[in-house]
Amino acid sequence: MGEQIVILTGAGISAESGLGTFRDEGGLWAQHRIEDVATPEGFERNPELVLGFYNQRRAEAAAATPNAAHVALTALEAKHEVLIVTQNVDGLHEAAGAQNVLHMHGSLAQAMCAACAARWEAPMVMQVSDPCPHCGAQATRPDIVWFGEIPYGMEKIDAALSKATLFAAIGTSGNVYPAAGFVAEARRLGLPTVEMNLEPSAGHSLFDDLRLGPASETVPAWVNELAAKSTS
Ligand code: BJW
Repeated sequence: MGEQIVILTGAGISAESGLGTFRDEGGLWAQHRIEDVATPEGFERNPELVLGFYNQRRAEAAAATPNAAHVALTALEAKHEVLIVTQNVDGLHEAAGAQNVLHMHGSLAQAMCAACAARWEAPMVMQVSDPCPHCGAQATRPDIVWFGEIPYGMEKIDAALSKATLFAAIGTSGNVYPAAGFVAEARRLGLPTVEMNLEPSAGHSLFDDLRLGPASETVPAWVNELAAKSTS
């Protein structure tokens, strides 16, 4: 095996697959109030609005296909030990064939019961009246990590970072914690760090290497460089 790589991805990697980012001009947070659609309190106030927001995004994600950046990351798994930690709730890394993906902010493909915490495959259209298949409560929600909730897989991410030899962040603005703090942790551990983004992220100065441009170009180029290094 070559490098042990932890790769953090954000909405920017799926932008060229036609899925909207959050904080770019005209992004999702320009169209929806965060506190209405991405907090447990917003869901309690108006579950119909929140389910509608995620039903629409589930339909968009189902119609999207992986782009060259997702495909290039999958190819890395042949030669390196890779953990893709994605903040994205779409399934485009898996659709590109990636095997080792951790959805730290949950997934549109999963539903969850707010009463008993059971999880199951989400239907394309979730409705407030849907009963939980396990306890029967009409409290079903998307299995998404909202503000104030604890992201998934933190222990696994910490363990992967502690044995990694390289950290990369792709298409994330570096505004949302704990993901935004991974680069500082990687530096503390002495790892080389690389950012690929259309524009520098909030934490860009913490990266050793900043590669600007669309992910569909920067990511395949970076993957090719790694492949050339590991064969030389
Ligand atoms: C391209 C491109 C192209 C475009 N090619 N690039 C005060 C200080 C610090 C922290 C806090 C604080 N107050 C509260 C907090 C904590 C809070 C937080 O971080 N708030 C900040 C806003 C300050 N965080 C939380 O509440 C989290 N939980 C938590 O902290 O629990 C405590 C705990 C943690 C750990 C252990 C124990 C306890 C939960 C965060 C949940 C985030 N949820 C969301 C919505 C749900 C998912 C969904 O609906 O999809 O997740 S918010 C939203 O932001 C979404 C994203 O995953 C997340 C990150 O966004 P991302 O991916 O970076 O997208 P954008 O739009 O911001 O950036 C796109 C980037 O792409 C840009 O840089 C572009 O340039 C680039 N780009 N096109 C390459 N073609």
